[in-house]
Amino acid sequence: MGLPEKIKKIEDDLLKTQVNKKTEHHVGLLRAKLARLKSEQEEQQSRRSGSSVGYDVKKSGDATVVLIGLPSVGKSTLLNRLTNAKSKVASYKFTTLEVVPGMMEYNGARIQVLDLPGIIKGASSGRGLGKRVLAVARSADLVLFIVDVFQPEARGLLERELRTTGIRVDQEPPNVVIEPTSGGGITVTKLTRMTRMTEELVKEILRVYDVNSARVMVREDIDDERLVDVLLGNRVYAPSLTVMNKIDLVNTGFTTELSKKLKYKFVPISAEGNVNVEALKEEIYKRLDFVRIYMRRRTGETDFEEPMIVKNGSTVLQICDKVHRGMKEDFRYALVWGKSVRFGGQRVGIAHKLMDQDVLTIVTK
Ligand SMILES: Nc1nc2c(ncn2[C@@H]2O[C@H](COP(=O)(O)OP(=O)(O)O)[C@@H](O)[C@H]2O)c(=O)[nH]1
Ligand SMILES: [Mg+2]
Repeated sequence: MGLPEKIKKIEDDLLKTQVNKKTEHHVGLLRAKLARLKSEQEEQQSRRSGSSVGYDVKKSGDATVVLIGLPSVGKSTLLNRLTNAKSKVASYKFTTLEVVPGMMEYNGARIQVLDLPGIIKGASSGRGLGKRVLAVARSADLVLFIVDVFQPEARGLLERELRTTGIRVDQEPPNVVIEPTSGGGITVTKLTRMTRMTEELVKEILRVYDVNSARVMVREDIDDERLVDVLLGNRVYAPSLTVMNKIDLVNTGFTTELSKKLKYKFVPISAEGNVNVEALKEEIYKRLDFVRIYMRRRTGETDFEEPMIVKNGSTVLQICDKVHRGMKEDFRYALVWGKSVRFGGQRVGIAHKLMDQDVLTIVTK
């Protein structure tokens, strides 16, 4: 049996099986097998096509945001509003045939925004340009879902297409560690209560992935899908923000109703009418969770004009890497003024965690 037949067989089996307490184990195992076969198929396909899937888009700026939406929801119009780019806007579908990058400047941060061709249902399984488009989204620090005010239900479809491509939005990576060992079978250490799967299922799924001997540390109430995510190891995790576009076509009552009805939060805008776009920029900036670090030269002046922009939680090391690649080798110590230290001018090491608006001097050899 080839891969497609094997996949089909499991899919049929899954469709036939009702999910309940009794079949839980069986279903979990089938899903894990299916995920493995699909990832093998994926690999085969990309090997056959000779190149890795995806457009070549160079990441630049302090962060990358991708616009994800159905055709004609206003992605290109929004890109032009947010950035210096000139993306073609048209009233017919599929106008954006390639990835168009733009740069958005906000609060001193340079944020790369990518306009992708519209996603359609089934994109992740290779319909249209889908797969290549979705591969670009893997580089996102933030996913911006764009929905049309008359098609708000598309949000679910978009998220599912990303899921199928291995992109998890608004999820933390699973808190599970798998340490392969040279023998002794699989031992599971539960550091929390497990309600979604049994220890036995954990072991069986590991064996599906040819892990026969390992120490597994479970620190969250994991389910079979998230365990598979750990085993496949190629998932990416990004926060998201949803934009409701074309609100100029409805009255405010309509939008209020939507926000009550829908399960997700959104930022209402009109890209064409330039309504609420500034507020959206601020939301994007906030969601990216940046901190600004002001560099102070050893001579004493501080550059308050162009801060270094890094992710919240970054250390002095990330700043060194941003200044230039070899800097960490020559690092001796740093001096910090601001919220992350107890007193101004405190001496810290390279692993020191910085906070917003800290002033930093790096002393090298
Ligand atoms: N009424 C209204 N039309 C919009 C808005 N934004 C975009 N459009 C129109 O929607 C159509 C598709 O826009 P486009 O940016 O090409 O969508 P894309 O396919 O998602 O890139 C164009 O005719 C735009 O002028 C908006 O905020 N309000
Ligand atoms: Mg477009």
